[in-house]
Amino acid sequence: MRSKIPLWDSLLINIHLACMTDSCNSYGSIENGAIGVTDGRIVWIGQQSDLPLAPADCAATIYDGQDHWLTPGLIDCHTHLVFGGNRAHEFAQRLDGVSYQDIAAAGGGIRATVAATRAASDQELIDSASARLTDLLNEGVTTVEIKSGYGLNTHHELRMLTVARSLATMHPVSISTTFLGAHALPEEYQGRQQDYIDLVCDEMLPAIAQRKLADAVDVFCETIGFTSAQTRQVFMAAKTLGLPVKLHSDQLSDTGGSHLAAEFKALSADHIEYSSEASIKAMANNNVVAVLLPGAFYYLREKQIPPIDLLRTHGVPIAIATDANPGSSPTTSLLLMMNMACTLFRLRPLEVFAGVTINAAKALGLEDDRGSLELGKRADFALWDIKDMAELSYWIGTNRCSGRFKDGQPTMGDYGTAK
Ligand code: DI6
Ligand code: FE
Repeated sequence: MRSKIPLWDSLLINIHLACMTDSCNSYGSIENGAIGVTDGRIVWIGQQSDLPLAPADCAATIYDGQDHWLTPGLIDCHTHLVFGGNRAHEFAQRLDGVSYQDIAAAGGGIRATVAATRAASDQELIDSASARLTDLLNEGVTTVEIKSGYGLNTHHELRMLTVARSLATMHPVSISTTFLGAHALPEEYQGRQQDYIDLVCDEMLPAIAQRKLADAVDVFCETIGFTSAQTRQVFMAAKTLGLPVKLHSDQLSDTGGSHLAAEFKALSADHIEYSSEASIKAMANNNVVAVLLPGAFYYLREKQIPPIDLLRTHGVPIAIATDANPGSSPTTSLLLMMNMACTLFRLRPLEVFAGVTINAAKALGLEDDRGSLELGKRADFALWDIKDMAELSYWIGTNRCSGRFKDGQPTMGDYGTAK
C-alpha cells in the first residue's frame, strides 16, 4: 500500500539517460538515472539515488528500464513517406547506366510516382505509408516529417497532406507536414513552368494554409527542379501566409539554393552536397539547420560529400534524415542512415545522434518541445539494448531498439511495472 499520493503519473527507473542537452560536446549522459512524467511531459530527471522519495511513492506507475539506455524519441525530419507504387523498375535502368536526371527528363522519375499517387485511393496511400511508418517507429522514431509533392495539383496535394496528417491518428507518432507543390513540373504543365509556379502560389498554397494542412513549405531547387527565382516566389507566398520554409538545395549542383534558404531564414536547407562556403556562412548567420541525407547520396552513387568541415567550422547544426522516397532514397531505416552518415560523410556518432534528436527537432522548429530530455519537454522516449551510445550508428542494419514511449505512454517494448 502506498502511504502518500504519488508525485507523478509515471517513473522510469534502472536506466541510463542520454539527455542531448549539450549535444556539441557530449550525450549529456546520466548513468543509473530515472525520469518522471506527468501529463505526457518530463517533470523530473536525474540520478535514481537522488529521487525525492522511494520510487513507489514517486509515481502511480513505475517502469523498469532493465539497465537499457533511454534517449529522446528519434525524429526523422525529411521524408516523402506518402506515395503510390514504387520505382523498382527504374533501379534496374539506373544500374544499366541511365542517370536519375535522364530518367526524369524522359518523363519517369517523380512524374511516374505522381501518376501512381494520383491513381491510388486514400486507403491505398494510407496503407502503404503506414507500413513504412511502422518500420520507422520500430527503430524508436516518435516524430516524422512528411512532404507532399506527388500530387502536383490542388486536389491531390490536399489529399496527400490530409493522408499524412491522418497517420498521426492511427499510429503513436507526431507528424509534421510540409507542402512541396514545387517538387516537379506535372506533365500537363509541360513548357509552362511559370504558370505552374503561379498555381502553387496563388491557388495551392492559400487552399492549404486555409485548411492548416502544412507546417512548412518546401521547394526542389535544382536544375531538374525549379530555379532560384521560382523558389523565391514560392517562399514569398509562404511568408505572406505565415508559413516557415525549408529547401531541397544544392543536391546535384550549386544553384545558390542554400544561400536563398538563409536569406529567408528557412528552418533547414537539405542535401547541400554542392553548397559553397558563402552559403554555409549565410546558413550559420540565419540559424538554418543542414539536413544531410546519406540515403540519397548512396542510392544515386553521388561523389560530392556535403561540406562537413565547413558546417563544423561555422557552427551550423547538422540533422540526418531518411529522405524516404521511391526515387532517390527507398529506405525506411533511420538507423541505417545514421551508420551511413558516419561511413560515407565521416560524421561522428555523437554528431549523428544529435542529428536525429535535437537538431532534427530544430529543423522542424520544434526544439522547445522535444529532441532532448529536459524538464517540460514532451515525454517521447526510445529505449535501447546497448552498452555504449556509439552502438546506435555502429551496427549496420541492426535494430537495438527495445522500447518506445509517446507522450509518456509505453507504445513498444515490455518494461512491466516495477513495484
Ligand atoms: N529530392 C529528393 O531526393 C527527392 N525529391 C527531391 O526533391 C526525390 C524524389 C523522387 O525521386 O521521387
Ligand atoms: Fe527529399
